[in-house]
Amino acid sequence: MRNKITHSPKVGFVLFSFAVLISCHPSRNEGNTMESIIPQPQRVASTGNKFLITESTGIAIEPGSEELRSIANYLANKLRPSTGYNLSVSPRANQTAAGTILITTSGADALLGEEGYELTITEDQVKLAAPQAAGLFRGIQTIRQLLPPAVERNAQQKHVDWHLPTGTIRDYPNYPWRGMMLDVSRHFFSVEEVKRLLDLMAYYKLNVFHWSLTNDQGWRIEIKSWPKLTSYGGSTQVGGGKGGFYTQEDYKEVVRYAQERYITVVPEIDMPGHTNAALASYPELNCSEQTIKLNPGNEVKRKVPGLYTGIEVGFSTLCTSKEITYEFVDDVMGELAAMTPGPYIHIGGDESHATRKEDYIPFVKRVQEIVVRHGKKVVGWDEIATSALVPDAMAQVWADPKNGKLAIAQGGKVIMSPARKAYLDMSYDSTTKLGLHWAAYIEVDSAYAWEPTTYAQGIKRENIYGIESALWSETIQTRADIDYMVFPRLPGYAEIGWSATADGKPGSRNWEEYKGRLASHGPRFKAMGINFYQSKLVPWKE
Ligand code: TNX
Repeated sequence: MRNKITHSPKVGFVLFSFAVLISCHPSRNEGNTMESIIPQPQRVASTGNKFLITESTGIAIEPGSEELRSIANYLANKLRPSTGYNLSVSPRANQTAAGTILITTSGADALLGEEGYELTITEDQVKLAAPQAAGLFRGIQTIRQLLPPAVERNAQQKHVDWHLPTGTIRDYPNYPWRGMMLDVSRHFFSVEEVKRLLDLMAYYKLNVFHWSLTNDQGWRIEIKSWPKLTSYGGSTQVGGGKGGFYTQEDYKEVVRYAQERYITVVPEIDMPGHTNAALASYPELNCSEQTIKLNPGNEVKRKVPGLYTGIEVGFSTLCTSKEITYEFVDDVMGELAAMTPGPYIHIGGDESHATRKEDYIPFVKRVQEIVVRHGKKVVGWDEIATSALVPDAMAQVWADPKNGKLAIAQGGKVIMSPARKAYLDMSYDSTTKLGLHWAAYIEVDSAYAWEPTTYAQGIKRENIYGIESALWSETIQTRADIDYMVFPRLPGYAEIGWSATADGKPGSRNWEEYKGRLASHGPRFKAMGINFYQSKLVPWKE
């Protein structure tokens, strides 16, 4: 995959002098090679020299683009706290000046696609080129990873040489959908906590934030036409804590923040099951008296359920035979679509054990039509494929690949999120204090060493739109908890989504090679203040 270009004697001399120079004063410059990027780029050729960032390094962009300016500012802002440099961003017609980091779309290879980029680093200049702005943003994440880990610290670092290794990288993603899901219903997380997660996703080039906004335990998104959903339905969470919700302004702020990072927000309203919070808020959404089965031997008969703070699943259902249910869905989808610039809305559809199959199938069909009428495409958990799918609907395979195949047979694509491999709420092993383990224990190697294209028979490369990992939050309460379950597994999922396997064939993802790269990200996690799980399987670097 990579050809290491050997350098000329002259270059060798420069390198030698440089080494002498930096050995004269204490410096920390560990970790910055082209060999430890995650996700692994498609092509890397290093040339063994260095480009040094100093306070006089300029960031140059082609004139006339606000979008390029904000991408360049993002880089300058990332570098400012740790380097202490206030790098200037200037539109410059002369794009060859020495000592600059040039960020440009002009002349970039269109074949790199929407998110691809090319990075060329010489001793004199850094050139980041991409046909689209999103590619430039992805390329900036590569630049960050090429700098010493200390660049991620929040306070100024003295005695660090801020150099980049020279060479070229040509890079683009394998799948168009590289997602992560966060469940904010079982435990609520603030806008600030969500933004931090978006920052960490961006660092690993993920591009979809699947926001699971409603469930039995809480309704977390303000719907102005049905205000009790949040005022009452959002007022608690697992364990009985105070819950919370996002106002529509909060939601828009997260969407904006995600957009700045070229991440699409995909909101989920889970239906017809997982709806206890809505059913408790609006009695009219219930059928008449229901038996509410929390677990065997614990059954209650009541007309309107109370708020629920346990962690059982599969006991609630919207009343699919009432017209008011569809008015409700229409209002919710209308308000949600109006503040969601991304093309997708996720309709859930999982584990509707309290809905009869003959009710589930027409319900899912009708809900899809409502979503389409509001101008959005449908995503749902794999069970929705037991219904007729609208064109472009995608099924997210979490439990049953047979449902994925039903979606494919209807002309749809799938997103691979098999619980046994991609569930971030699964404990690492039996000693992990957080998490569940109904699907599997998922150690870091197991999370990485699987291949979406061979995971299930009959689901092939051309059927797969992408991959997504999911953090359900029954046991997750704090930012530190999120960190611990997400890291260090997330970079592995990011790589499965972005990087083709070494020989371009499925099944050859190499844990032994990967764990060395992951180890070198340990100091980066620390610099970012991430409370990560220090798996013994990884030879962490100090
Ligand atoms: C299954 S995955 C669920 C979630 C739970 C999760 C816990 C899926 C579509 N449904 O409601 O939170 O297991 O691991």
